[in-house]
Amino acid sequence: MTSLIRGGTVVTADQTYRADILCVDGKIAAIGPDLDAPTGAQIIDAGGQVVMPGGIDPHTHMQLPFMGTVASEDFYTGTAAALAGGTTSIIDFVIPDPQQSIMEAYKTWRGWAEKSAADYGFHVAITWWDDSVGKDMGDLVRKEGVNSFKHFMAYKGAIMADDEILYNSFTRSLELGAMPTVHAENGELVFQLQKKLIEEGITGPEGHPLSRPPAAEGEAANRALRLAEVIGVPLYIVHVSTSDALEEIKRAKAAGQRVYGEVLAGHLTVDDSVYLDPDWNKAAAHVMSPPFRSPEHQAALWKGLQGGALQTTATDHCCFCADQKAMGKDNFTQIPNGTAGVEDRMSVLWTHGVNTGRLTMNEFVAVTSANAAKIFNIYPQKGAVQVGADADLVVWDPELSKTISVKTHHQNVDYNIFEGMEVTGLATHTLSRGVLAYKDGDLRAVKGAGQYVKRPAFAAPFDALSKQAALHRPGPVKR
Ligand code: URQ
Ligand code: ZN
Ligand code: ZN
Repeated sequence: MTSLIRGGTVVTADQTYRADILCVDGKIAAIGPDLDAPTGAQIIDAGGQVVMPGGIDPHTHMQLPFMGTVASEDFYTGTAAALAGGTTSIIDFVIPDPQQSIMEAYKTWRGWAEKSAADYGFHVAITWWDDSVGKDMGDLVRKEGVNSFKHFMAYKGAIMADDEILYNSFTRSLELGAMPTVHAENGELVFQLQKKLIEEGITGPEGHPLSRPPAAEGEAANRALRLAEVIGVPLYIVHVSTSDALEEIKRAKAAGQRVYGEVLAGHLTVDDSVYLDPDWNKAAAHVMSPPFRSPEHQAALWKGLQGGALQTTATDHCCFCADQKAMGKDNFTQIPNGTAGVEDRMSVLWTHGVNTGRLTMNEFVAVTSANAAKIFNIYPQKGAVQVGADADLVVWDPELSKTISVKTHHQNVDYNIFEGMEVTGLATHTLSRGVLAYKDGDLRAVKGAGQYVKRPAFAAPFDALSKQAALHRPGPVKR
C-alpha cells in the first residue's frame, strides 16, 4: 500500500514545516516538498491542513470487567472510534483479579485485543504480590514487551494495591527497567467516606465526589511519590485531577525526581456541576474516578499541562451504558465507574488548548502523542513524523467544526460527557500504518487490523548493568 499525503503542513512536537509525506508498506518512506507520486499511489490532498503524528491514548479500558459488569466498548469498536477522532494507538490495561496469575490475565487480554482496528499495547496492573508476580513481571518485560506496571491505590476490597504491594512492585520495576504507574486515591479514605455518606442517607451520584475529595488524591500522589523516591524508580501518575496532586508532582520534580503526570481531556473540560444534575442518569453517567472537579482544579490542570508538570493527555475510556450505571440506583458506590472520550480527545484538546492559545500546535502534538511515545519507549516508531516511523498519521483541518453528540459519535456507549460541545479542529483523514482508516466521516476501520506494540524496557535492567560493570571491571593485575 502506497499513499502520498500532499500539500499539507507537517506539525510535530518540535517542528512545523510544509512537506508531503510518502507512506509505503506501513512506514513513512519519504518527507519533503513536492514529492512525486509513485505509480498507483493513493493521493491524499492535505492542502490547507496540518499533518500530525496519530494520537496516542495511553489510558483506555476496552471491554473491562469491572464492578460486576463489563465495559460496553470493546477493542474493535473502541479503536475504530479512536481512528475516527485521529487517535491511532492506545495503551490499555491488563487488570488481574487478586491471586490471579498476571501472565494468565495478560494472555486473556491479548486475546480480547486481537479484534482491534488500530495498534495497542498494555500496562499490566499489579493487584497482589508473591514471588510468582515478580517472576511474571520479568517475563512480561523481557518476552512480551510490557514496560509499565499499574497500581490502583483506590478500590479497596477489589484491586487496591497496599503499600506492601507498591513497595515490592516498584522495586521489581526498577530491577527490570519498567515504569510503575499509579491511580492515586487513598482507597481506605474513600471506602470510609463512602460508608459514612451512605449511612447519612446520601445515596445518589452527588455522593460520588463527596467520597473522593481532592485530599484523597493528594495524599496518595505524595505517598506514591515518596515510595518511588526512596526506591529510586521513576513514576507515572495517571489521570491527575486536582491541584493537590499536581503540587506534589511539582515538589517531586523540583527535587529532581523523575515523575510524569497524565491528565484526561474530561478532567480539563468537564466540571463537578454534572453531579448535581437532577436527572439521575445524567449525573450517574459522569461517575468515574477520580471524579470531575471544580473549575479551580481545572484551571490548575491546564497550567500544569502548559507548564510541563503534566506531560500526557488521555481519556480513561471505560464505557458503561445507562442500564449498567443503574446498578447503583440506590447506592452510588455501586455505579460502575467510567466514562468515554477516545473519539473526542483530540478535537476537545485542540479546541480548548490550541484555539484558546493555551497550547501551540507543537505542544498539542507533544501532549496527545509524542510524549506518551517517549515516556513508554515507543518513540519514534510512534509519535513522530520521521522516515522509518510507522505511518500513523492524521490530516487535521483546524477550521472544521462540529458539535459533539452521542447521536453522531462512533463510541459504543449511550452517553457522551462532551455532549453539545462545539469543537473546531477535526481529523479529515486518519492513517493507521499507512492504511486510510478514516476519511471525511467515512470510517473504514478493519477488525483485527491493529497490531500489538511491544514496548522495550527503558534502561538495561540493574542486574545486566551490574554484569556489564563486572565485565569491564579491571581484573587482578597479572604479575
Ligand atoms: O480507575 C480506572 O482508571 C478504571 C477502573 C476506569 N474507571 C474510572 O472511573 N476511571
Ligand atoms: Zn484509574
Ligand atoms: Zn483507568
